Amino acid sequence: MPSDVPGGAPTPAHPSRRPFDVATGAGGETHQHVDPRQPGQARALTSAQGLPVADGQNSLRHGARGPGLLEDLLLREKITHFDHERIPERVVHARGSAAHGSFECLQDCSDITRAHFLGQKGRKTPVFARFSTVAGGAGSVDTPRDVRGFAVKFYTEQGNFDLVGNNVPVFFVQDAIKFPDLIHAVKMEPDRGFPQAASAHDTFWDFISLMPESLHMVMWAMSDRALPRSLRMMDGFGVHTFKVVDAEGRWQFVKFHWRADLGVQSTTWHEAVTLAGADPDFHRRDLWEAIDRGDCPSWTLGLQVFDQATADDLPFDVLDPTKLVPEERVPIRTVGRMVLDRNPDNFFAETEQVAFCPSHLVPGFDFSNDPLLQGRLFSYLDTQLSRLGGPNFHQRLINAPRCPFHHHQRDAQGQMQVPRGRVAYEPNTLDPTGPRETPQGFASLAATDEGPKARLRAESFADHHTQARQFHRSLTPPEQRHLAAAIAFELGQVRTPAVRQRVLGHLALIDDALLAEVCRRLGVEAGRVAPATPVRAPRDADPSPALSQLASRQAGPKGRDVALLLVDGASAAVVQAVAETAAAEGVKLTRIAPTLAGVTADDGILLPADHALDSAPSVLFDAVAVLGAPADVQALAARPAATDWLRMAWRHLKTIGHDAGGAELLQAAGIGQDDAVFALDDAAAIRRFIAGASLRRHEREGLPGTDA
Ligand code: HDD
Repeated sequence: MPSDVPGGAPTPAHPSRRPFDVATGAGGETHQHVDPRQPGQARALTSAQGLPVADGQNSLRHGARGPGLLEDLLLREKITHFDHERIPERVVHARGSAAHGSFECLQDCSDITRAHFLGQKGRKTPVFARFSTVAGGAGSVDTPRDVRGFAVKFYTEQGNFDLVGNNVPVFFVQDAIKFPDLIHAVKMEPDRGFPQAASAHDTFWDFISLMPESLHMVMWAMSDRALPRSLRMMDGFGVHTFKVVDAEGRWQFVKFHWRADLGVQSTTWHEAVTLAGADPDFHRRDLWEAIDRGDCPSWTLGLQVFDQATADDLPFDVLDPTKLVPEERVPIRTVGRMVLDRNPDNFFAETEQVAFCPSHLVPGFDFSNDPLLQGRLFSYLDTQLSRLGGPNFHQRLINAPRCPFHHHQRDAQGQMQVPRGRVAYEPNTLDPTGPRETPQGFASLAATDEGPKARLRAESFADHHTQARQFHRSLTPPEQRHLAAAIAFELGQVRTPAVRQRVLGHLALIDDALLAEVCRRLGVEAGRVAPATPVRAPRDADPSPALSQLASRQAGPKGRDVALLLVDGASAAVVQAVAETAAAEGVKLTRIAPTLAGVTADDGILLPADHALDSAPSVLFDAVAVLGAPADVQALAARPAATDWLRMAWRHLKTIGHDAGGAELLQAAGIGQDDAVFALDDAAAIRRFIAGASLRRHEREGLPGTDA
């Protein structure tokens, strides 16, 4: 018998061992499972020490019904390893999903940076990107209201470059020393252990009400940006101001922007809440399945580059991470594209063990004095020591540079390499070919910073309300409505009236209309709200249309999911036409039927189903249609699952299609008509239906059956 076990063939099963018969209870001295593989197909099962295993189903015991034996080396090794399988989850951003891919430089950037990976058009660099929620634990749901982490590791030829950003361009606090307070306030309250993955509670808003610098980011966190439809459909930002440095050592400021090529799209609040129950892994599954079917998501990387004179001219401090530089003031220069095209082979080894550190920089970039960034440079390296068990985390495959690396660091927990030779220091003469400094290496920019040694906050950081006001005024009316509804929901969860009042006092400084709308929803008299006292009186800044995702970041239907609820008698021709239009537009089509058996089309042919109705609620899709013979649809309309399917699609502002039969279900569900409900009776209507998959019909808001 062929075998890959060193030293010979596997031990044959003991002749006295008969498979255990579950029905009769006969046999079963060892309860062996039948292995369907042919001999020679499989590799031998071994212990961690390489010991071939003859019986992996039964522990060693004294007699079939006797006690287990301490001698059982296989049981002890396996259980011990299992007992230690988990590592501490990330203290923030614990819930994440990741993928491999590559970054292609689209424009030679050597005029601004000597970074090798940006130095030549067409140059490709492997990347690993991880997206995350911030507040929830590793097992929490994918769709809470939360900021999303957007971390990318570039494996460049000059070492690893980690761009550890978020899907929001600003941050809550200005100084890293406040980060643990922020996180303690937003995570579950320490005595009761709830709420999980939610900012709608007293401790978060208590902190916010006392930290006006957080208000700009609060506006973003309460906006639609915090409810992404898909990880593939959100932008990313490096947040801080960094520096780019060219080959001559000249530097400028830089801000990083990732633009989702599929556009930015959000769910409604009710949709996000429903998704949390329908599919807690909605984002993770969506990313995985899209890459699996070759529908690879991509982002364009852009840089805002500006010099010191421009920075001096801005009415805020570019070192303050609660501020953004409007694109209208400093345009974004496109420099490359990232495509994610390979799912991880192993979630733990890659997604869980990947270690991002903002301090992982390459020549051509440098840090600014942003006090939040300065603290992060310490924090990430430090956290990996407890999370990954020691300073050799850079040797894990997912973290290791793909370029050669040579240094004199030795030993420590988790050492995976066998460094050779007697020399582990430099300078030395004993190892002339050993690692040496190189003039092309990283060198921090020379800087002359002067000032007293003190715990200070710069005066130029003092305006906390102007950009919050600017953000609100840059949104379209539906986005403003959603923002007000979100704040009202969150404050409605706050049990301490004084906290609510303090937050309302800050809203009074941001926008009267926003305050009025939040108060209306809460049932509070806006006129009785005492405005907060600002550190510095806010200004009116020009609206920046680029900040509105509806105004600036909508895209076509590519990458969206459309579902057909098929009932017997559905028109085969319409199903075919929808499928062809969807394929042409890069839209995924899912066929749903009352049961998995599928349905019979009007031409008598069986239409197979991907899902049964009960396991595929409409919340999982971007647009839905119902097709079938009127009598058969009427019969289905008796099932709440069917009418709910449409009611939810209507409530979630989705484009809806139907044929004559489908119209029966619309009627049974009490669905109205608007210009996002289409009778799919010609090619033009089908095209409009598919195109509608990427658009939310906000005009529908306020109609019966929707959220106002
Ligand atoms: Fe952080 C993780 C993004 C401020 C301390 N952070 C973490 C991750 C992202 C961010 C995307 C997850 C990385 C991954 O997928 O493994 N963090 C940000 C952004 C910030 C920010 C955009 C502000 C601009 N973070 C920040 C501060 C501190 C930290 C000010 C501490 C002083 N962050 C951490 C951390 C984490 C982390 C505790 C947890 C797990 C990890 O680092 O590796 O060190």
